[in-house]
Amino acid sequence: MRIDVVVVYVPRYRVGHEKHFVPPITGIHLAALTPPGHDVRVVHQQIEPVDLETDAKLIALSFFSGFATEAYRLADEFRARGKLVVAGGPHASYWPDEVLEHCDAVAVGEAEPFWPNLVTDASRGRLKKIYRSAPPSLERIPTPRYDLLPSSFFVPRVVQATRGCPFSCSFCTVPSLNPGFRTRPVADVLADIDYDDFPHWWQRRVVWFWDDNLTAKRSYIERLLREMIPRKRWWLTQASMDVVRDRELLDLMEASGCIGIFFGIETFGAKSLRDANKLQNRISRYRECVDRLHERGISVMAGFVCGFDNDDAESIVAMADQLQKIEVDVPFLSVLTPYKGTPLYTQLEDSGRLLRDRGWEHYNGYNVTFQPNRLGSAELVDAHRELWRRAFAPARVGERIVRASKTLRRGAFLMSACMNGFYGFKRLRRNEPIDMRALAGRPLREAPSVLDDRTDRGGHYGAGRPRVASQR
Ligand code: B12
Ligand code: SF4
Repeated sequence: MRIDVVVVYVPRYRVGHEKHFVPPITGIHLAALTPPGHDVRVVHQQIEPVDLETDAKLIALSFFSGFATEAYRLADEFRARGKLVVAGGPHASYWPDEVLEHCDAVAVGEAEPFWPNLVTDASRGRLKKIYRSAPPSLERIPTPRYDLLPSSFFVPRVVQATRGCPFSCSFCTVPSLNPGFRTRPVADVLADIDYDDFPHWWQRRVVWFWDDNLTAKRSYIERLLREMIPRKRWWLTQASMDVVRDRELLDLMEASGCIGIFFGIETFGAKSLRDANKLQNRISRYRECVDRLHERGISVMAGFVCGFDNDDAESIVAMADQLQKIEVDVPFLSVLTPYKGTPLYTQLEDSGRLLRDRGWEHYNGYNVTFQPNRLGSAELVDAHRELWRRAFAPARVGERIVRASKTLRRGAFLMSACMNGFYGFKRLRRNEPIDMRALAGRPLREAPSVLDDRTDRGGHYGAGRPRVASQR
């Protein structure tokens, strides 16, 4: 049977991405899990058009909440053409009933235990409506099908070594989506790291861990990193800030080729940090944490969130200076978004603060879907955009690149310069995050005042239908 795994995507910037940096791992992971005897293709809508006239029998859609509207449009189109459609991923796991209005089957949670059966059921025309399982052990997970990735991804070797995170931040679905903290056997992870069939030297060198919190379990990460030392890779991951307290681990990270750590710093407000339940962060120690990594030449990527109850426009815009002052190398700036499965979602729903007229496209991390406390929803979008413009203003980008050239090791400098260049270039050509308010329920491709023609270059960014309030 032919299967198309479609990783759904809708541009989040006015003119899309100029370069495609790192791929999702989900599509190539599902492809690797597919039992032999089936012909599987992976389509990244971020890069290539989705072929509605495909000869595949089974279409497997994977998507985040922000892309759900587009996923449903694709599902409807495929089903109208007689295809079997199954959907999974973080959105489908929390909204299975809604998914079943558009798809033949829905996958709830992690798919390793049931994906082979699901494929067999589909090939025999006996697809069940719901597939779900308890969080599985991560033993015997095969190497992702890197060979199926389009060549345009800059850093193609994405790896997952662990799932889950011991913390429970109020806005994060990880504790309920991937419960516990589970690790893959080190030998399996090394097999992914040893995969080398990439055309460019940096692609063979860089390993990007798409883990929730790779360093959470010291005995595991130490074993993995010791094995990585002779392999001379450059690696990056997400970790919690408490990692800097362990100097031995930092030494091991340096020795094994760590070039970048992503921290969820989130905010400079003490009350906001409490609201986020981010107990592992200490505002007074932000600078020190960054310094500890810089001493080892490792770059610090950091996420910041706008829209906590204590935030106002001034405090949001002020983050552009604050993050520069603590010497973050690459900032990632989001709007607080209540995803189902989080304490934040429950709290805003219970207090009637969810904006019911906002379609899923507003849940893309750059738009507002709830009534903020100290400013209007429109003001929150505006404040985020002002922060984005200031943080990626040429002078600040330039300052970060020059500083990185003096403090970071070679791989870290190159990666940090590329990422700053990526966002700095967007800022220069005003390729800002799309303000979904301007779409006012219209399909994406009918909004030329919001989206420049180039967004639709590939003709593959489908129209979104506004979700009706009753769906929630
Ligand atoms: C790596 C990652 C990223 C990476 C890569 C993104 C990407 N496109 O893959 C980066 C850093 C770019 C990123 C960005 C964002 N992310 Co992110 N990310 C993750 C993270 C940490 C791991 C995801 C992953 O790769 N897991 C490994 C793979 C193998 O697992 P998986 O995708 O979950 O798939 C498994 C199952 O879900 C299932 N499955 C998935 N799809 C399908 C399809 C079918 C048909 C079937 C049967 C099964 C199935 O089977 C798989 C195997 O078990 C998750 C947290 C998490 N634990 O899920 C957040 C997470 C997915 N991200 C999230 C968000 C919100 C974002 C952003 C919007 C953040 C922002 N403010 O900008 C952006 C969106 C960017 C974009 N272009 O899509 C949310 C999504 C919540 C939601 N309900 O949508 C999560 C869950 C974290 C959170 N805050 O709760 N992210
Ligand atoms: S530390 Fe990161 S992954 Fe863990 S719960 Fe908090 S936001 Fe989620």
